[in-house]
Amino acid sequence: MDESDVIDRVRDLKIETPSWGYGDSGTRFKTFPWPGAARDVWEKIDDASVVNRLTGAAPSVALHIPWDRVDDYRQLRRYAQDRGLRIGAINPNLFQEDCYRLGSLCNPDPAVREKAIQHVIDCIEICKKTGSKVLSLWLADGTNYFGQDSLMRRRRLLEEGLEKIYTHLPGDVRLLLEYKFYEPAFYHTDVPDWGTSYILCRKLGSKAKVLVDTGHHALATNVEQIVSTLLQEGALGGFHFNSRNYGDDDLVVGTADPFQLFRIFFQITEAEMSGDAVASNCAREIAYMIDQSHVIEDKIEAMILSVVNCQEALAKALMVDRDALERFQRKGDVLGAHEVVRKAFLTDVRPILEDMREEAGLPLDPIQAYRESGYAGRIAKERGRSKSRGSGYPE
Ligand code: RM4
Ligand code: MN
Ligand code: MN
Repeated sequence: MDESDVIDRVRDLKIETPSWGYGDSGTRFKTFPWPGAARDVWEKIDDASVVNRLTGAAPSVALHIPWDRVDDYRQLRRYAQDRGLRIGAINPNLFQEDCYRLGSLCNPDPAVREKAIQHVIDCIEICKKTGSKVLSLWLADGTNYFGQDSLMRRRRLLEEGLEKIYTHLPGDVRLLLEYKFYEPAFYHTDVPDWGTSYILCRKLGSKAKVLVDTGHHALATNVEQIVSTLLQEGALGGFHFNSRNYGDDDLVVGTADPFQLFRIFFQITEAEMSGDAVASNCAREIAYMIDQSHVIEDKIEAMILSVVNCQEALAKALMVDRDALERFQRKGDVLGAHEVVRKAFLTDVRPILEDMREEAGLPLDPIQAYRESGYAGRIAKERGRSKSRGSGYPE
């Protein structure tokens, strides 16, 4: 692909950043307060707009409810719009209240299940008010011990709960169902893998799609193969990008294993360019989202780096000489084929991305621009003095 085509495609890549990545978060050992970290959803949106302004590639923000609860969601939508942003995926939080000790949709207590379903329905209302087109569901449901609960019964409850939720979805809102093989439950989780999520989504209908969080697999899982399979089935709804060395580390995407991120984008671009209508349409509808918790690093800089790393991985994937690759593959030239993708991965795409940014009137190096902007110092001072606006801004 020549440079101008690469630029056109990378310019189209829009990555959603998560509100929770702008606030303080910690491990189970300690939360270190970051000077100037966003304290409420208004500040999170302010910070997200900085990321979007410097990268031109992060125009929407995902919310977690109730973490980002406000009194007036239409006002929140306007607040975001005034800063050049949209409200992205709404993530119902079904794991933080005491009643969810044994799960949410799969809880043995019908009253808790009802409450969980109602919370998701309330979140669908928030989608309508904020203009969000994605309801993103991750369940912390699972058990810690063999025998603790019936896997069969929980599976039935899960299907019933999801069906009730699905009937409330407006025609233009998609339900993305995330899977995770462990944590916080340590024996089983009710949606452990892409296969389970896919089966559930198929039963629900075409508005339900699988969400792949890159940190939610056992080590050594071939994530890009999952991506390719789901694309071919028209079942991939979106990503939660992050990077990991061990568990669900939620580090800056593309830092621990940039080669994996490249391999994922390679599968996406292959689907896009393929003659397979299902796969290419599915690829074009992917919701690219970041799901990270920044514990010890500057949260805004971490988000800018995340966006840049995704852009670089996509640009490298586009550098693959597809014709040469196919020739080597058909000949059975194992290392000849591998060399084609290796060469693309090793290409320094930064000058191309600089050209793209220059054309768009963006800073050539968004991280340096952020560092020089003085924004970090300013919010550290201002937010240190002022009070959080909570849910009721601007009253
Ligand atoms: C989970 C999962 C969800 C995220 C929560 C906070 O591990 O990745 O997507 O919303 O964490
Ligand atoms: Mn996630
Ligand atoms: Mn996670």
